[in-house]
Amino acid sequence: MGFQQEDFEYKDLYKEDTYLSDVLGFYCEKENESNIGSDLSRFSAKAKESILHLMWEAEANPPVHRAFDHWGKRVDEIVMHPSWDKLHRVSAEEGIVAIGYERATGIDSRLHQFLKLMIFHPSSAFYTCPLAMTDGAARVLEIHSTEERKQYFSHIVSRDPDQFWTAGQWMTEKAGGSDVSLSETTAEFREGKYYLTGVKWFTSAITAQVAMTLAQTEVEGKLRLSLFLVKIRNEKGTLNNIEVLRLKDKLGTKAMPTAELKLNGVEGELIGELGAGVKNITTVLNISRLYNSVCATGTIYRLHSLIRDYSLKRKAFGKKLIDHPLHQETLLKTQADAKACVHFISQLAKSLGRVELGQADSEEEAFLRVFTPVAKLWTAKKSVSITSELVEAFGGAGYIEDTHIPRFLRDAQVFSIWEGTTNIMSLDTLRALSKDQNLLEMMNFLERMIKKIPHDKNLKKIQDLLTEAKEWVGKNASHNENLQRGARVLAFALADGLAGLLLLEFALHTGKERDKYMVELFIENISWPRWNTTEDSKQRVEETLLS
Ligand code: MFK
Repeated sequence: MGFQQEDFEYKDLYKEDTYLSDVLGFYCEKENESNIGSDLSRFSAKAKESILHLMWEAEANPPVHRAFDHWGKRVDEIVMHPSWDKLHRVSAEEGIVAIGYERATGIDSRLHQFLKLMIFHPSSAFYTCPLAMTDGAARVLEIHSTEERKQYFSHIVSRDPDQFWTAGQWMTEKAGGSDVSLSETTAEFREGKYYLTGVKWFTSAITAQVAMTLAQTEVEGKLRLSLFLVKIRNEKGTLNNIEVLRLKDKLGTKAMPTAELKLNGVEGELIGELGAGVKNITTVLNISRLYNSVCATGTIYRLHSLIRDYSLKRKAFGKKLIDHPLHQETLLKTQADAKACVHFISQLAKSLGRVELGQADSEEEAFLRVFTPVAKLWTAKKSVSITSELVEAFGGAGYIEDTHIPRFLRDAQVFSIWEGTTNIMSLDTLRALSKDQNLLEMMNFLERMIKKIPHDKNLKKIQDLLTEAKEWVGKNASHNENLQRGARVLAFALADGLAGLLLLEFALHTGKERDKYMVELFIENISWPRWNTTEDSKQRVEETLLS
């Protein structure tokens, strides 16, 4: 027999090296480290063994919409492969949502949950998407709690697979994608109850039991969006006045059923104040944007582990790939970015944990609000570019479906779209910065980090970057068009600045050469922001885009 390439291996991400346990040690309280570490270590082995196979089965057997039964009766059944149900059961048993609400490790519960989610995601067939919306719904129900809602909540945070419910988040409509205010679904109030009618254009995970959705309601003679909780199925398991129009044929996330739905007067329970729907649903959005960031990070962390293993096995031009200087340079850079993403989500998890338990000050609250959209857009873009680079690093094998590598690239593209595009996230960063004292307070929070790090050329570069970003906002505070044009540049500068600080602090904590190299690699590759102004841009737009 001729040459046979040795296959690459799915390593145990937590035990492959000490990186994730060092990250845990840096961010979590000493008393929680061993409990969280042993759960991550156990789960990580499971994720690369039994759970991984569930993902491949689910991916190979995508959902099917069976609209009618054999007598022509409308049934709208979503036929799922049994592996999808098994992923539901694993999610419940492992407490992927529950950990965030049981709060067994106090302020570190979100950190525990997010690191576990990061390990789970690349084996989950995007079951993490319904979990993201479920977690967001749990937070809404926790904030707007009533006796009846406590029952829903207990299902949503259950670890019993037969009791565990997932929740959808139905927001996007034909007219209202990013601009949700254009939504056409209406809620009619009759005999003390609301009934919703309209079409929801993107409803991921139609296998859920409940959903959070928006509908227009009349408030003082004007139509305004309100938030509703909808029970999707009745006791028999059939849909409650909901028709499935079709399943979406998506670029990726093939195992996950995303549907177009027609609401034919489905009952909805008003959550929060009438007319405050957009504001109230942002609780779901902010949680699911953080999930998005964690899953994007998990994607590149797993793919990096795979290419590292492959590079140790594959030979070309007389030596292993890992021994080729240019291949080394490629992986060094992507590795620095992947590790920076791990720090980003860990810091946000830590802050979220503190904010939710009322243990954060206003500076940390401002930091979390501003850096939630920044994390979402930055990790999403990193995920798209790094997966593209690493799929390429596999050569032709990376383009062939049965290696399971192409899926990484297809799936990565959803991160920058799902729950708001990069531009929408950049504008949300501006929205967050312009509210109250957020700019100042968020900067004070970063200043607290800066003070812990000894001064050197790397810290200076980060300080200069953050100072320039702050001054640019100040200079353009009353020039909205300039602010909008520069919103992306600003968001990326803030992201690079935070990532640099976290890597610096981490290297100081571990004292390891590995981490000092990561700081150098990451910081030397930061490209300096170019702040375009309206004066620069107007002529260019007229002479190019509009000509
Ligand atoms: C995983 C697989 C996925 C499968 C495929 C899926 C493909 C993609 C499917 C999709 O369609 S995903 C797209 C989902 N859509 C979005 O994520 C919506 C994106 N748009 C936004 O996020 C807009 O920024 C938003 C709709 C929220 C803006 O709407 P408005 O009406 O212009 O908001 P406005 O008036 O600025 O804010 C209303 C209030 O909410 C304000 O509070 P106040 O009334 O107290 O001033 C804001 O401060 C507050 N707010 C807005 N965003 C917030 C927020 N508060 C906290 N956090 C936020 N993020």
